[in-house]
Amino acid sequence: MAAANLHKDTVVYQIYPRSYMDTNGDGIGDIQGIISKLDYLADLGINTIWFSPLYKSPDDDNGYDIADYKSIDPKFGTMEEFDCLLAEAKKRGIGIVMDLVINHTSDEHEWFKRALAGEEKYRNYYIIRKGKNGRLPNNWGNFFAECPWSKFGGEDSDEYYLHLFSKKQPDLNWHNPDVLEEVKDIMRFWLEKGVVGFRCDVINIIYKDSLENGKPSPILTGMEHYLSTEGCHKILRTLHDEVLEPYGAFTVGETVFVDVFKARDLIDEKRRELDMIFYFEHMETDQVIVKWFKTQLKPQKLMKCLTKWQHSLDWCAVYFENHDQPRFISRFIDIKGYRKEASKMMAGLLMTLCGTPFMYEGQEIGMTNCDFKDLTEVMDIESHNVYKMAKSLHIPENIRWKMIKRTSRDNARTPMQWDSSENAGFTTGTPWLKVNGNYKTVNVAADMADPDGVRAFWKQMIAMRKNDEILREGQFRSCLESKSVYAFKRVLNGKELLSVCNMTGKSVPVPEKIKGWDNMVISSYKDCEKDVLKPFEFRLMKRG
Ligand code: ISL
Ligand code: CA
Repeated sequence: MAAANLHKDTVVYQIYPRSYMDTNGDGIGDIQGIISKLDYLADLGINTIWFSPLYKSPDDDNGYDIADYKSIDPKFGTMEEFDCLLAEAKKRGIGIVMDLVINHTSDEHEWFKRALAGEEKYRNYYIIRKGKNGRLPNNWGNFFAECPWSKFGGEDSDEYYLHLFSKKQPDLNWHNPDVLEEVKDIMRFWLEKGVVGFRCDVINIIYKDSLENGKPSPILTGMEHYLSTEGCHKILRTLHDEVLEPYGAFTVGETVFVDVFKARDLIDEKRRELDMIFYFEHMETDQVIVKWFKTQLKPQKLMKCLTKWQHSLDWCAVYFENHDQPRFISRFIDIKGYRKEASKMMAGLLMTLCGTPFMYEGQEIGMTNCDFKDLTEVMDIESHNVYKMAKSLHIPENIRWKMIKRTSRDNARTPMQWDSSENAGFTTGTPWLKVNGNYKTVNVAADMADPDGVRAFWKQMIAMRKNDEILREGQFRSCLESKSVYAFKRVLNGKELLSVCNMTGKSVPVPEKIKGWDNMVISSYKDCEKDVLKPFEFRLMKRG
């Protein structure tokens, strides 16, 4: 459990290191690049940075396939540079959160190589089974739309290993106590350096209860055998009590397919497991069954979902963007012409909901989905796999591409747009992933020079959130979820604030229900009007 309220008082900024800032011209963001932007981040007001994996990795899944947990990948820099980054961040009052990916390793991890070489100890680190009468060990599905079983040790082998993600991400065997010991050791390695916490990748699926066949499901066959199992809860308690608590470090778990009940079990303070979780339901309010089939985002559905989670959990992580999600403002249908307004509204919403706000690089300047032309511009393994699968299902090419373009994780992974020079000032070389075509107008330098800029409003909202105890600690009370307007209260010791978001590109009259709130704390428009909410306007109100 985190020391005092460390995790509750902070605003977190996620960095996807390969896309942040490149300093040596190889087209890949690096640690020196991040160091060069620490003043920028301190000025924005954030006080924690979460890094997507910096560890040695063959990059089948951009670092989420880890080959050495106690190393820094040379493409990012050295361990000395990382130590310097930690120290420089600390000087600016910024703590570091590392990504802990322990459902699987890379197949290029020493453990997997030794397992392949026949060492019994390491075979038992993974989930290896014989096929059944010439068939796969079970009927499970895979997160990346591939087969979750691959031959262990060459085509002639009769054994398979389990991988819920790519073939190069073999799942660890959490029934083996040695795996737990290894992970404790890895966590202590980073805690000793002074990191303040971990973001725990797909943490609620690590412990597989059984490998029996699953109930056939269009989403993910087999998940009932590994979602939030008792074994997983027990591991989380051990890591909490034995490793995290002594350091006062906090955790945020990425928890897939959780409902509010499962979520409560994972963050109930008495159970001593995780400090907060990322749930997904609000990110799915524009999807049909699977994320690849997107419909129009209906603001009211989003509002109702947010309210449900705000009412159901005492504390949670709040986010609208990360490296797996298309840019949020691009999901609004009437975004055209209102990019800046929508981004400011999201700043207001994120900083006034109850919970720890997590923002993602580029969100502070209103970066949008990318203008990818075709699949050759997309790098993400998940996108390529899904495209292939859609082809095998005879989904026509134009629809297939539309799905990928709109939903691909690469939409969030394009290089950070710093200025209007070539490659948006991200690199002097060839960027590893295309720079969004809108960089000439959407970039940090232009935004900061714009009197109407987006970042200044984010900065203002971050400061407000950090300095106002009602926004930090107040209880959430829903007030209005109309087709266009979301309004909710934050309440602390009899004091109240009202947060109001117009989630459409149309002006709407101020709803009757909130007319009693006549004292404006802040609006995202300089020329706001008393009785009208302008397109995507955000307001914070007091009474009297
Ligand atoms: O992408 C998703 C939601 O739209 C989910 O399927 C889920 O976030 C994801 O697949 C799990 O993500 C995490 O683990 C993966 C890695 O590829 C992601 O980048 C990471 O965030 C495997 O480690
Ligand atoms: Ca570089």
